[in-house]
Amino acid sequence: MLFKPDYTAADVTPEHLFLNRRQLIAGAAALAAGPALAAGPYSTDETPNTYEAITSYNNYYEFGYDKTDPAQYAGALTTDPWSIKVDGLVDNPGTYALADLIGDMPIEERIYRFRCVEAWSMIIPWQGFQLSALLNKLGVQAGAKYVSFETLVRPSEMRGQNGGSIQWPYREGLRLDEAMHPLAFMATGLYGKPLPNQSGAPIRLVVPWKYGFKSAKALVRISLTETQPVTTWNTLAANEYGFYANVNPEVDHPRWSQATERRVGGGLFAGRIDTQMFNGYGDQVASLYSGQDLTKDY
Ligand SMILES: Nc1nc2c(c(=O)[nH]1)N[C@H]1C(S)=C(S)[C@@H](COP(=O)(O)O)O[C@H]1N2
Ligand SMILES: [Mo]
Repeated sequence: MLFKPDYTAADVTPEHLFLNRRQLIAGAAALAAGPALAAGPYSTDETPNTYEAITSYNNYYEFGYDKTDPAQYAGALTTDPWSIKVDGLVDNPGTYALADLIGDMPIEERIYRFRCVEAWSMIIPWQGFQLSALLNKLGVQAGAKYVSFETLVRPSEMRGQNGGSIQWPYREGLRLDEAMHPLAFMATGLYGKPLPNQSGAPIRLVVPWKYGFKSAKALVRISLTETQPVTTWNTLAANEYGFYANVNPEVDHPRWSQATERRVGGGLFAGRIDTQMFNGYGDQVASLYSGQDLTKDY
């Protein structure tokens, strides 16, 4: 199966579910465990999509191919207890209970743009912590050049894993300098609530300057490697999905343009908006790729 371009506009923001920024931050502070949250320097001040939109229009092939399948079927997934295996070139390898691994991470809010390779986008208020904080705690060894991520395999609860053309687990990866960048985030919450299952509970990656497929959900393994990890979409169609997958309006997908996108919830008559280089995070991340030809390293 392959991604399809997104050219429909069937989702209008339900006005009664709209939260303004003030309510959002107050709500997040009240509901999330730990210290009060504030939007930091890494957050956009664009209006977030509604909780309803963010949790009803998803890609999560472990539960099916339709955008509504994750909301319908991901409730079947048991997310507690949860453990994560850490291996490879790391000082503290092991299989950790989730709370033991991340219980001491400083939780903060990040309101990020999110841009799917299918050319739809949202604004999402995540809670979580910088991936770099976890990697520093684990102790990255000299020689590690990449981080790979794997999603849970549990066909008894993930109905989409009983067929289809994806070889499970869903795999993603980052170069180590990308993973250590302050924008690279591990999300455990959304709108001040624990991450819902369809959004990747109990913990997922969020890499806002890359296409959404890099942001793997329901992580059970993190490996530090010397060689570039094998990744799911690159394996399925290498000419369509590169390892880097940086949002780039100048490099079209072979089957559709990446110059513009549809902001989900923008309204039936809203026009498409221009896609920004690195999804608008170029000031922060462009230097990671100096000297690289991004038409080749797409
Ligand atoms: N395990 C897993 N992670 C995944 C996917 C998936 O199918 N399985 N889909 C990816 C894609 S294509 C996108 S666009 C985002 C969607 O995240 P969202 O549903 O929270 O918006 O999740 C990414 N992470
Ligand atoms: Mo996507």
